Amino acid sequence: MRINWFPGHMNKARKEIAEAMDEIDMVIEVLDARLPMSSQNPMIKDLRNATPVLKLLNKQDLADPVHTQEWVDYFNQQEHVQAISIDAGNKKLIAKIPDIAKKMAPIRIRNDRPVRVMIMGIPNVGKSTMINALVGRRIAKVGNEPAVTKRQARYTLANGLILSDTPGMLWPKIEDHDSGFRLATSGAIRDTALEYQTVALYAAEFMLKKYPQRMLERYKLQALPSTDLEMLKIIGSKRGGLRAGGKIDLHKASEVMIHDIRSGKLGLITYETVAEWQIKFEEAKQQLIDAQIEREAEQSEQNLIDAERSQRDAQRQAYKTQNAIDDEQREREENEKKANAFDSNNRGDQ
Ligand SMILES: Nc1nc2c(ncn2[C@@H]2O[C@H](COP(=O)(O)OP(=O)(O)OP(=O)(O)O)[C@@H](O)[C@H]2O)c(=O)[nH]1
Ligand SMILES: [Mg+2]
Repeated sequence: MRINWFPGHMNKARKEIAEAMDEIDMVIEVLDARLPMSSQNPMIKDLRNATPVLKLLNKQDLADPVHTQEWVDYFNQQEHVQAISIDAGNKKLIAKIPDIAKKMAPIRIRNDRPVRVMIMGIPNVGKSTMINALVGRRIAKVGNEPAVTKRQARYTLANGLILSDTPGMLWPKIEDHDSGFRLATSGAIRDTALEYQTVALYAAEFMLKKYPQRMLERYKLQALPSTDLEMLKIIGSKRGGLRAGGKIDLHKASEVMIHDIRSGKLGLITYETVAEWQIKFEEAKQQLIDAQIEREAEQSEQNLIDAERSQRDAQRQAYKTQNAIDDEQREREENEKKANAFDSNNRGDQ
């Protein structure tokens, strides 16, 4: 499935962020704890360069805590990066953020200047909710759909932080197939920009594989269906998707199941783990190595062909040279012979 949702306001946001970046001391990148790798926008890495970043794995209340901790540890190993997991409703965790931010911009604190923080992340991940929690009142507009914030807004906090809220950004081409589906399932992409049933089929397959017991319990099944389509049909028939003539409304079934996943009705769900991504990275690395080996093998084969050709050329050249020497030799001998014959003739004449 191709996901192509890069509305004009996101492109504008990218330009504005790039312009404002010089005046920023640190970035807070809000990620979705259920899909920490897929919810990283590669454009953000390019935009922030070496500016330190605090990665907040938000919505931890919806994710498997064991995997969330693995992700936090993973990000904490990276350069210029710190990571913690939060949920925007958890005041105690939110209260830690200003101190962490200040420690990541020590020069500003030493000079008694406020730390300028830019909050970035994909749509609907909880950036504005987090700002409201930091400020302690509802100043940023929040909504349970992507693209609520449309332009940058700046808030000065009493505790020495200046926060810039930015519109959620996706990137023009989401290359990774699984990441596209995970983003779609999580609610980061406007539903109208999606092939809803395709997303639901992917999500059903994932749930049947990773959390089969929960599917049995939630949809009161005797046994697991054999296909993802079958699963959707069952949900449709049980949850208001049965139409006249026994036809099942698959769109309705898709809505029910995706809503159940997003809202936590199917339990705490982590869509991707560090281990899975490490395998993926290893495979990608191996593919690069294989391609390199293949290129080198082709090159050495070509070198061999070239070497053989120059050897043949050299042999041909040596042969020619030998022939020329032989011809010269022969000519010299004949000339000598002629000269001798001439001499003896002359001598005979005398
Ligand atoms: N369960 C849960 N929901 C959250 C959390 N943080 C935010 N939300 C919900 O997620 C939805 C999106 O929140 P916003 O703060 O508007 O997200 P945003 O990142 O500013 O979104 P855009 O402005 O559209 O880019 C809202 O319904 C929030 O209530 C969280 O930690 N846990
Ligand atoms: Mg917002």
